[in-house]
Amino acid sequence: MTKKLLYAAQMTAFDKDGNINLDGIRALVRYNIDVNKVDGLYVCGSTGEAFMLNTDEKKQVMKTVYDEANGAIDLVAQVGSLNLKEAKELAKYATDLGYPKLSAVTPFYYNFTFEQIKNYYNEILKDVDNKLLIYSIPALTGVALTTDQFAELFENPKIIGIKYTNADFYLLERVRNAFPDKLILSGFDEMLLPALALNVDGCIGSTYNLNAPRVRAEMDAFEAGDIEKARELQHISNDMITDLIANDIYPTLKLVMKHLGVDAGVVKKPMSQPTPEMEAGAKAIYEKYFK
Ligand code: SI3
Repeated sequence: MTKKLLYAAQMTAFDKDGNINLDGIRALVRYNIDVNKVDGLYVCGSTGEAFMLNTDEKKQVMKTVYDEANGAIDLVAQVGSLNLKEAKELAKYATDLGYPKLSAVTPFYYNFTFEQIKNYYNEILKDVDNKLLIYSIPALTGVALTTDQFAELFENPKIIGIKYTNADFYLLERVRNAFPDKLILSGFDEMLLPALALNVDGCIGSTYNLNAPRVRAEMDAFEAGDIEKARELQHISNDMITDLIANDIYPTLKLVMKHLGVDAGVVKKPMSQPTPEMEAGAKAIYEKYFK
């Protein structure tokens, strides 16, 4: 039985003016390696607020995370962009830095056809010697790929798996069984246990920046056949996720990180800047789940 993989979706620290804060990014990486003991980091994804960064900022984030991790854990660079030229440039940049894996969100907004989506992935990978995870997140992109479409994308041998952020468990079961050798990582933290039951290889998530030790214990319990313990741990995590969402999850993740001793700065506008109420909510979350 192979150990399930735990990846944190790396946050990007910003100052109040929306500039990236490289020291904050380094501190987050250190915490994920030293305290959370994650297997890897997913860099420049949704949690990294990457769709609000320019190309140079994305490169700085990728380089800073790569340098700080210094080969200690796996790294996945999310390079997807509506600007295919940028996606290609980032794929080359991350590959040249040494990132062992890439990922790219399905292109969104323009209702691209499947043929166009397939060309996008093949184009991103054409000139780079690297592997890629499809980032499938239909709730935010509107792009819901079918099992047959995943099969067509997997015809490209560089496409090695899926970051599956989708509440469709019927599809997950179909995809898992159709592609037993592909890497499938579950992306909804609150649905990890049912995803484990369908034999995903592990998970990637935002809340693991705070909650990785509890999630590791849940995955270990699941692997050991102690489903009751796994369920109890998922229940605590889901109470925490419910509280995070109620308090506005992205800014609150950073506020709770501060209580854990890591200054991750604030989120980037137009995301909400912390209010006194939000700060009080974050303190309560820290005290309830992490003290
Ligand atoms: O950064 C990333 O791209 C992610 O890993 C995203 C991840 O799937 C998160 N999804 C979003 C939209 O942020 C989840 O970790 C999510 O925050 C969590 O399950 C709470 O809903």
